[in-house]
Amino acid sequence: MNRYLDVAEEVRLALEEGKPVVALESTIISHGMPYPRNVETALLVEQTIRNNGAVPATIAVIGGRLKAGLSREEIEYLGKTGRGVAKASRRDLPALVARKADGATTVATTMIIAHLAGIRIFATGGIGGVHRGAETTMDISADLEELAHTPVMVVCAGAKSILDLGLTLEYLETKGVPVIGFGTDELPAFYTRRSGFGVDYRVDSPEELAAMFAAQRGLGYPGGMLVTNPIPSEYAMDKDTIDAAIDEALNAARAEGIHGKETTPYLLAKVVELTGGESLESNIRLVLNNAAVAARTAVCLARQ
Ligand code: PSU
Ligand code: MN
Repeated sequence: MNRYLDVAEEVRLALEEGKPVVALESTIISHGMPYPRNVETALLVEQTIRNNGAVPATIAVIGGRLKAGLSREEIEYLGKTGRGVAKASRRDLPALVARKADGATTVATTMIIAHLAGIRIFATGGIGGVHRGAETTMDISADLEELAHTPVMVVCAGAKSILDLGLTLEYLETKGVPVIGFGTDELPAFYTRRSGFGVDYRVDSPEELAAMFAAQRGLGYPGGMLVTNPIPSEYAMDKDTIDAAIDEALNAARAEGIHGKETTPYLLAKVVELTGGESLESNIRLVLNNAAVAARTAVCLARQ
């Protein structure tokens, strides 16, 4: 066990007994949604994982400790403090640990801590990727590099078109990360079910997802697998509405000179502001949907 890691009792017991466990990230709580919907959602996501037969392990850095499994109070603290908690990607962990500080973990860092704890699967909303204009800014999320190196299956609803989805797929191909469509041939674009870009493979059952992941592990690959699960139709947004909000958010970010780690949280918050909360509702629904698929897949992984 890593010296900086604390695994919650329930999670530790489940892992020891080979029972299904699903990791969850905390940047989505502190930086991805407003309080109190963020806390309500985080608790509902945990409940959804339980309802589908797995144990939830929400991940964060608290007082410099890497936590796999949080208490209700810790989730409440992360949600209430919001952007006052540092957004922690791979490069931030050494400083947070040494300074005994708090951090909300991104997809990259959640994968790192899940892997240290022995958790194989992780559910979230959307991943980071290659930003639009990355050919000059070089803004490419560390999430993609983590998928290349860390053996955790990430279940998401694709990526938001605040990113360049085509370049994100090219990057993942170069790095050898399989991109799977769950019940779809097309990469979902988070708020909408379609993006116009194809996935590498379509898979229609949690059993087959588990089998592919087991094969990837058996081949000795170092990296992870990206499962993209479209938002349920009834909660999908109108494409023109969301595209207009994203364009406006991108323009505002440019005008305000937003850059670096602030870019993604800024764009996410701006889109919610511009769509009057409709996008927040969609975001919550798709996360719950991903949690259910991840839990059912964790159940299949635990049988192997
Ligand atoms: N995209 C979303 N929702 C999110 C994020 C991205 O639709 O909450 C968060 C995730 O934690 C992701 C991080 O790992 O932002 C990526 O940040 P960056 O682009 O700075 O790597
Ligand atoms: Mn970035």
